[in-house]
Amino acid sequence: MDTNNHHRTGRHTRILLCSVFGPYAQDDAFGSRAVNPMELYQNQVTRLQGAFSLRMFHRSFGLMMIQANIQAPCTLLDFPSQDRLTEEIREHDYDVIGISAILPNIDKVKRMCELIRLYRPQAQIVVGGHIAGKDDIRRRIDADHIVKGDGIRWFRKFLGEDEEAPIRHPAALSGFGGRILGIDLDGKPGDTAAILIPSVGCPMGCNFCSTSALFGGKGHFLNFYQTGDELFQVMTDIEAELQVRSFFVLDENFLLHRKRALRLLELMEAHDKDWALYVFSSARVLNSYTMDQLNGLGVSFVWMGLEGQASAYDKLASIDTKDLVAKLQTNGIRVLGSSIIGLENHTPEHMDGVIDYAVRHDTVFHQFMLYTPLPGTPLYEEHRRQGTLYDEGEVPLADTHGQSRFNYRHAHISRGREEFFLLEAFRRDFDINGPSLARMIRVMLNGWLCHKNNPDRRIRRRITWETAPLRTTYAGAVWAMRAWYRGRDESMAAKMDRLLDDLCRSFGWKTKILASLIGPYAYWLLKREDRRLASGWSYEPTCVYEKNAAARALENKDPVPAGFTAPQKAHLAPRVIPAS
Ligand code: B12
Ligand code: SF4
Repeated sequence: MDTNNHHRTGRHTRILLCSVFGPYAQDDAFGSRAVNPMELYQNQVTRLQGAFSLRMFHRSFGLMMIQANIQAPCTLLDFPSQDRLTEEIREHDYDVIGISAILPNIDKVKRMCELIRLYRPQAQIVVGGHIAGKDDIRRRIDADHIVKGDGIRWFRKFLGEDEEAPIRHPAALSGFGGRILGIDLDGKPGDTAAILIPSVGCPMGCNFCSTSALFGGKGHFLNFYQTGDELFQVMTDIEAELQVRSFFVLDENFLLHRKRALRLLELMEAHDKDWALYVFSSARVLNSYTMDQLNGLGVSFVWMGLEGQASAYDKLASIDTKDLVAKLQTNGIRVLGSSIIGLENHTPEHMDGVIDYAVRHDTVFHQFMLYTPLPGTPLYEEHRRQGTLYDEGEVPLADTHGQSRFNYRHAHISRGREEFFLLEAFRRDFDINGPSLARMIRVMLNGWLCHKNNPDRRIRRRITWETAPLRTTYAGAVWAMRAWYRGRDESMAAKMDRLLDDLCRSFGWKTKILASLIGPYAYWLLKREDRRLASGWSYEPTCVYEKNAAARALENKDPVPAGFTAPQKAHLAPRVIPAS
């Protein structure tokens, strides 16, 4: 961590925090790539699912956490264009400008530093986030400080504020601009989960994991909230402010902190909370909880590393991940499985088997990523020692995003073949298992059937509210998917038919009627979305502009530009970029 001296104006320092500029989902000279949109699902999970793909954006949570935890006037500019950034720094006086970035966006950071030096030359530039893991970063960009690790503590120290003060959690939704089958998902309050960030880093220290590496690697992590009591209080506050009942827990291995998780369970029981939790967890940790504990905690979505058959990771040792996934999904817990393409032992001859193994898990969602050594990780060091890393002339950093190219010479897979295997994995998962939306509906129905009579009133209530859309909109969506597959893929159409039958049998004639009313409209939207995507439409996040209390107090001198709103409860529709 950079420990440079405190800034001279302390808590009066005017700070701008900024994410890298867009547009993102198109090829450009600053490292944007059409295959690397600022989206989670479309980028790396439902990439080949076309109009069935879940489209959604996520705020830059690291910056939000920093802004919420400093007293100095602080403005946050998320997803600006280059012009919007230029306007902001030209027209507003800032003492410190912080940029958050990951490695593929290095050229954007370089450009942002140039713009800041040009328009706001007296401002100090601070760069943080995963890009800080790059060893020669100081040479590559013109910044005053590079911060590796937690930015909250760094800023507090820099500004002369109390480093030990409790961490304030921002009240924010986990995603915005949601869209599927061409239908906008941003609905009423409570429809989207809130974000909850209990910790950063992960002590498991898998060799390729840059999240773990950034916060100290094996054995290290940083808890923002140590105890279940603290976490419960944060969740109660967020629940009241955003009227949410679900939380996307952005903690790489939430359940690993067992004492904290079980205390949270006690408090949820004592206070009769029927919350749903969407968590990341390694398989072994997940397996160490009973199903009653998981249900009691409201765990209804799990992101789990499957990595690959016979991979040597501790977190998978002696676990049959197929059994585990089946058990979870029978209980209504949606699994996002994550598989790696290009592990050391992968050869072209057995890639078929590797993909098959992944696809047979039939998880609701499946992320496929290329095995990519990122600076700071043990895997990167190993390749560096062996001299197998490509130089940037061969593979630019902008392409080192895990969805296109290896940045090193693979022992068995020849250069350029990796993308074929990656796409084959996405394609096969989609062709065989069908749209993730249908899989999700099936698993939610499992949850309803399994737990509608659960003796625990809290669990019954959660299952009832979570599965409510199965009776209406989701039934309509299955109707539309069935119509889509008729004449294209009869076995998939039959699968949708069975799903719709099961929904109607479970929820009765009202659902049957609603499916046939909503379905045709959803089918029309689905076809329209398919045409739009085929003609080259893509989606970009809207720019968000937020000031903390101290910055708002300066507002009279420094007005908010017209057209930008505080985002917390605003409708954040995506920007649609039609093909030109
Ligand atoms: C949310 C997320 C996203 C969101 C991004 C949302 C956004 N607005 O940026 C989405 C889903 C769009 C996304 C996409 C991608 N992501 Co991503 N993503 C994450 C994830 C899961 C969480 C990040 C987060 O919010 N953490 C919680 C906050 C609190 O922690 P933090 O961001 O680390 O911030 C702390 C510090 O880093 C520091 N800090 C952060 N910013 C700053 C700034 C300053 C000035 C300072 C001083 C400090 C500081 O202080 C913060 C508080 O402690 C991480 C994995 C992880 N758990 O970190 C991967 C991760 C960041 N993503 C990664 C990658 C590779 C990608 C993609 C390229 C992958 C892909 N092919 O899809 C794309 C890139 C898209 C693009 N065009 O840029 C890698 C980055 C690797 C690297 N070394 O650069 C990570 C680490 C995952 C991984 N292990 O591979 N991602
Ligand atoms: S378990 Fe997951 S988050 Fe933890 S180090 Fe391994 S890959 Fe990273």
